[in-house]
Amino acid sequence: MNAKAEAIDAYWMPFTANRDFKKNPRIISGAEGHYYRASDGTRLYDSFSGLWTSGLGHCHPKIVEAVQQQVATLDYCMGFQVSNDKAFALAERVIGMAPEGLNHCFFTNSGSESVDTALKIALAYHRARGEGNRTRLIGREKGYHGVNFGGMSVGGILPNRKVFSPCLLPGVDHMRHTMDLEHTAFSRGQPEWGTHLAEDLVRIATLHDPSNIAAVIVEPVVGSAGVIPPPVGYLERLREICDQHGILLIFDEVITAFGRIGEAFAAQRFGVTPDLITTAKGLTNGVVPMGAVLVRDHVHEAFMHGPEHVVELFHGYTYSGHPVAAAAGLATQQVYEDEGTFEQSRELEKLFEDLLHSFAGHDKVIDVRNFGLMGAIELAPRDGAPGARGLEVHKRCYWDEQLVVRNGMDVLQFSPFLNSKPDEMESSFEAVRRVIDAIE
Ligand code: PXG
Ligand code: PLP
Repeated sequence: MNAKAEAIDAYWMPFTANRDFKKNPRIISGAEGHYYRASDGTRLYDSFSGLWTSGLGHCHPKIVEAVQQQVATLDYCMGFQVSNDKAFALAERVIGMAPEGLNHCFFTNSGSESVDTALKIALAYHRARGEGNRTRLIGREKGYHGVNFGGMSVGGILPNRKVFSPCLLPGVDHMRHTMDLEHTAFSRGQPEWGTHLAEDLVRIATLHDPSNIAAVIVEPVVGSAGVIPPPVGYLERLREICDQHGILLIFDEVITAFGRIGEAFAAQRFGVTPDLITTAKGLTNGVVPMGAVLVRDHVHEAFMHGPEHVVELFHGYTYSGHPVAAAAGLATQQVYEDEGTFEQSRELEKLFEDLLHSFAGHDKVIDVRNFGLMGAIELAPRDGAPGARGLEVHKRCYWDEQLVVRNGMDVLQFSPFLNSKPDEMESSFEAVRRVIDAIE
């Protein structure tokens, strides 16, 4: 450990068991391609592509160069009333890849900000059309939509909400999630079971009267709560119900966008077009923080009325469209195109699925789930200590196998590089197996 004890203590880490971590810190100080370098010099394979962020690998030379050039050319520029060339170029580039009709792009700095932005656009849209009564928002159990107040309110992960429960947005309902091990365990890709759960939207809309519902937000494939692919026909049915009742459909694609499931957007993979798409992570390959909300024409158009000197949407961040982030985004999108990254991602799916499902039947494994290059192995929890086994696998992989594996409680999550080498992917799962075999 090289970092001084005071520094270790000063940094309050996000979503981390701080006291446990600080007994034996895992500190990374470099990276190249598919490997991290720890501060003690150890080389570690990254099985999580950053945090679902860095599908192209770390320190991609084309992105590094673009960022270096940009920071020396235009470091920052006011984003309100004036803007910069790179922000416009990136907006054009991103909508060029989006499903038809999503022709407008609002920049943020993270997934959480993208979600809160999308919710605000949805509320303001209905009000602009004279339907200000449409204020109710619908999320789903197990949904992760970031940590800001809007996203937390529509989110459905209990520990993230519990402490803040009295202060969440009013007027929010949650559909049931679609995972039920009795029916869905060890499904490869989309489960056949669970399509009927889309009818929860009808039930909730009917309870409150559909004319009061503003929007529904879902992750097309649930990520953070442990990779839950949508049941066959489920997203299609949500779209149908939303159309019937004038409800906006928001896809939270912070993880699924930009090649993670073999297309630019999950909307394209599933053939279901939402009204808004939230993104972040792969937009810039994680190199500079940035998010974007893509907005369908009819939603955007509703704002473009009234006197032209008046701001249409009272919303924005100091760093919306930041030139250095936008330059990273442009370079990232160029590399995706030049290297055929989304196709590479598709080609790796079969191997990834087979490797994951080779854990089916293991006595400590109760489920395996996958879609695209998103995968999860769910371990049986230890009696009275849920999460302990998952955390031990994470730590043993790190220290014994030089492998970074993400665990959410007892669910091991995998987000391989979109350009993974097959032999490295295979070795990483061999290492995981050795660890699962070795522990209690
Ligand atoms: N929506 C979705 C679908 C996400 O996956 C966010 C919003 C929030 O993005 P920011 O950039 O504000 O973190 C996310 C983020 C995990 C994990 O272990 C996933 C996320 C964050 C933290 C942990 O899977 N995704
Ligand atoms: N707090 C204060 C006092 C501010 O002045 C601002 C922005 O000007 C913010 C919060 C919001 O910061 P950001 O625009 O980076 O989200």
